[in-house]
Amino acid sequence: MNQPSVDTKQIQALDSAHFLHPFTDHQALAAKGARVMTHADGIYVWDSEGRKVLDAMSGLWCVNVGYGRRELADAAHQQMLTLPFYNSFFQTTNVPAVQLAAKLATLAPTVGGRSFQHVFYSSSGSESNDSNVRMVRRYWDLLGQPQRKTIISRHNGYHGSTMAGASLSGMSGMHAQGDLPIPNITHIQQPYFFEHGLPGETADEFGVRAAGWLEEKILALGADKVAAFIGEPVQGAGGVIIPPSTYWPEIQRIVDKYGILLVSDEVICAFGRLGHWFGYEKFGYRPDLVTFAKAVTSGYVPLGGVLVGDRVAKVLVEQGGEFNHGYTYSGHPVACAVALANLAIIERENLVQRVHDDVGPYLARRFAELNQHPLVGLAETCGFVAGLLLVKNKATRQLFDPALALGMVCRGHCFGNGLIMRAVGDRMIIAPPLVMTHAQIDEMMGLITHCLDLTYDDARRNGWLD
Ligand code: PXG
Repeated sequence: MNQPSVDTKQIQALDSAHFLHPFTDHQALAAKGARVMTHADGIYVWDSEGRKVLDAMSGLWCVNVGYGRRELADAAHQQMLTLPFYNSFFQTTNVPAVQLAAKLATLAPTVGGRSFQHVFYSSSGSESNDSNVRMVRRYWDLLGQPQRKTIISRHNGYHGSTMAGASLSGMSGMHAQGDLPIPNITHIQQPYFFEHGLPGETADEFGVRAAGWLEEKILALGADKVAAFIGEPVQGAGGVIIPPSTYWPEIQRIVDKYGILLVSDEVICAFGRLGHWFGYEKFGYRPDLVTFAKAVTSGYVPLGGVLVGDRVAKVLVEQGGEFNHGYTYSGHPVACAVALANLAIIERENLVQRVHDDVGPYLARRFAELNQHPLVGLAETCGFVAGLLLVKNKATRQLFDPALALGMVCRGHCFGNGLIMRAVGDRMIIAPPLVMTHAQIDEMMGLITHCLDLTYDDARRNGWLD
């Protein structure tokens, strides 16, 4: 791959003059100048200064098959020449959208006798969750229970940035801007054992107790008011919060008890990320709706959607009449063609099984070694996501003062040393491309260790350690 020639300063100036970035302090960015990414191949991206970076975040949790896949470019090219766009509104359809919906129906495992035969398309995770809110409320209206409006979500969950997506998200910083959440969305505490576990409590005991917060909330609201519960199998943007194995089965028991719909937001966890096609398989629960986006196309083009399980589809299709909701790009032929090619790569290269049997366990072993590092409170993985917590004192599990922003210090060292790793507070997280080899995992672990060492030196020099 040739390095495109870019005038970094000029692009940075245009960037700060015209491009409002997501979740960004624009003045601070303008003072510094954005890093200009120019090209990518495999698990690496390059910036306009020619620096090579190992992308341990798969772009933003999406490039599961890695960069530089000609097949995906060819699929887009071919589809653009054949039928670049047509809408799906007025009793029309297109071949890739139909084929992809049928393919997803075969990939999503049937659970508890319920299958996912239907797909509602969007272009992103946020839009998909807006569609979920619309569908869930429509479902209960059609069943003659319009008072069932409330959707329960979790603090520190992430479900997007539209009005409904940001409302479902449990991020106080987002709610503080824009008068959110919208009505009839409420949150319970997240299943984060490290933070909320009690002295002497096992992780499994905690999992059951944390799920119990859902039942408490349902009873406080009145069960007849509750429409659905939504959660990520593993919370991604919240810092890779991996629930104890007892959590989801108990959530399932509770939603079943009260007849509440269960929405699994798998925007990050689907398509092999956890060593299964979908995260609900890994944790053994039976969602009614499954949100997907990101890795359905490995991020090469935008596509999202909702897998609609039989319970909801039956009501919407057989009793619903017209559903007054949809997007210009619902079932976009180019996006769906790229998704089909992407899923074909995942299948042909056996990437889901590979994460389950081979590279996932290898990453787990190597990542667990970080538990020996003086700065690491807890390092854990689930399939091909991993997170570690930086702590001030390993023995007492004392945390750093958040004002020190040590996670950002660590992230700075990663950026400066050819590694992309995200910081969520003092949790450092990765979600590498599923195509990584053992040697590349070793290379990544070497970089992570080096950056942790540099961060430790900073903390020691500044007197931030005990
Ligand atoms: N649900 C989940 C579980 C997500 O992770 C969305 C919905 C929204 O998807 P869109 O396509 O509308 O962005 C996401 C997105 C981060 C980060 O900092 C994570 C996401 C997006 C942006 C940043 O980790 N996840």
